[in-house]
Amino acid sequence: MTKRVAIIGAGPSGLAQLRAFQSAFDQGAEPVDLVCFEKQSDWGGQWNYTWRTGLDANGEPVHSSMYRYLWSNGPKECLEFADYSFEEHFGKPIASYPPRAVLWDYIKGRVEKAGVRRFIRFNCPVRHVEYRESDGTFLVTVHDHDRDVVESEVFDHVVVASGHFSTPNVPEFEGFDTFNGRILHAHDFRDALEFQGKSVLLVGSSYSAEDIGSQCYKYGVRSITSCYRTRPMGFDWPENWEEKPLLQRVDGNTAYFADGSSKQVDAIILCTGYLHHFPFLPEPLRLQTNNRLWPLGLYRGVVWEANPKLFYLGMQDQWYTFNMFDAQAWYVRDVILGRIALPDRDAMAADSRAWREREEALEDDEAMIRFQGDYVAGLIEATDYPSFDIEGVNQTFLEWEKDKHEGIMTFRDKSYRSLMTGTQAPPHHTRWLDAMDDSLEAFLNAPEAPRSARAK
Ligand code: FAD
Ligand code: NA7
Repeated sequence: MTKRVAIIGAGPSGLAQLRAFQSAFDQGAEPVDLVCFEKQSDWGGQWNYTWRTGLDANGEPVHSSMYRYLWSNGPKECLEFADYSFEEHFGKPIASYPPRAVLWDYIKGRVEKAGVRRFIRFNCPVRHVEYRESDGTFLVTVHDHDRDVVESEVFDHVVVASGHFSTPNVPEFEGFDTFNGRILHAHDFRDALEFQGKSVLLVGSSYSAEDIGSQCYKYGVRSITSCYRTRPMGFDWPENWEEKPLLQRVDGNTAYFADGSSKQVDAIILCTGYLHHFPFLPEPLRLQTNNRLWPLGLYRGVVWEANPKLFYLGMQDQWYTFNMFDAQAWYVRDVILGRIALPDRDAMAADSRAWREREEALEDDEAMIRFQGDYVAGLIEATDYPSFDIEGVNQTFLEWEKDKHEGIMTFRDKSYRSLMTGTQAPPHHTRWLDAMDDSLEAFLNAPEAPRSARAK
């Protein structure tokens, strides 16, 4: 009997799973019946931008947290697919920090080439997954919005690739209910121009705070105040951006901070992270974790130890992204195809505990990057995913960190060497701070010279 595999989500992780299987089929692997259920009307996960907030056209929670003018927050050289380079996709070397539309195009290029769209059912949120001890299968219940029917199908394996940066973590602070301005979570932030000329307060001190603040600066905010719970971001901010310890309360439009200081603000953006949220999974199958490098319960970061017919992709906090999802997907594929034998549950749990202990001892960003690099390298060794220079990627991440600390508003003007092709990326034609148009066309094509220059 042909095995049936359900993949939940057609973002970078789910697409990596489809591409992994297709690569095995091309080499003569036994057929597997693949069905990828995707809630949105198109693929690409977070990279599929929508102007909507709240609910989508089908009444489902909007998935993407991305916004206009979002540019990659790390070098593209660190996320490049080992089997499909940027140069292959664009036909020429491109700069290191592409805007969202360019990365979305790159993600799509590989799976279009692989011809895997036919496996995806769009507008199909998974409502429920049930494991049936009687015959060792999963019953997956899906709402097909195109036909407006809810129906169930049987699968031998389920791969959860539904992402974990979509359900906002929304703390409340005293006085929010009478604040005279807009309060939103980063998930609902769409366009920095909305905050032009305003004083904005950001709560949180991680990627979203850093990037949304930078967007607001770039598009003309009056002032930015960011506040931290644990530690400040500590970059050399522009003169109209100050960092403070955590917000305590607001009164009218005045925000009060833990150091006793206060500030008048027009809007508050909660950059307070996301919840791992799996409303379609019953307790025995549900991963429960905060955003961290080693969630427990997942052997090799992907196999659900309590039921190793179930897998999760991309559930870690991420330095590595696309090529890590690939490494995970190739590993999961080989477990499903019987090419990799799993140890017993105790041995899997012991292995995970050792990784968790190592994770807990990590002291700085460099150690975290190397930890995730080692993890990815271990997965790649176990499969035929093309190996690549992980130490080179680690080094590029370290250069990126250094570049950010040298200039938080200029690091995106730097360029790096591809670890896949060896090509040095060209500098972008326009400084990031001056590049207001985030379209693919504007990024790929040098701006036309002004008329006076061309006339000669
Ligand atoms: P997602 O991209 O979240 O895709 C999950 C998919 O599952 C979605 O298509 C969703 O619709 C679908 N889905 C969810 N629930 C269901 C359901 N019940 N049924 C069916 N389908 C479902 N990474 C980088 O490498 N560089 C960056 O610059 C970068 N910037 C980011 C900026 C923001 C604001 C955010 C939020 C993330 C950013 N990331 C970045 C990380 C990003 O999450 C990953 O690059 C990548 O998108 C994760 O892929 P994924 O497939 O695991 O999850
Ligand atoms: P992260 O990286 O999970 O960071 C969440 C931030 O929110 C972090 O600074 C937290 O502070 C802070 N936080 C969480 N809860 C609170 C409360 N209750 N009060 C104050 N501060 C809080 O999420 P991001 O959205 O920044 O990034 C997620 C992804 O999106 C990332 O991969 C990017 O590429 C884009 P802490 O340090 O824990 O004290």
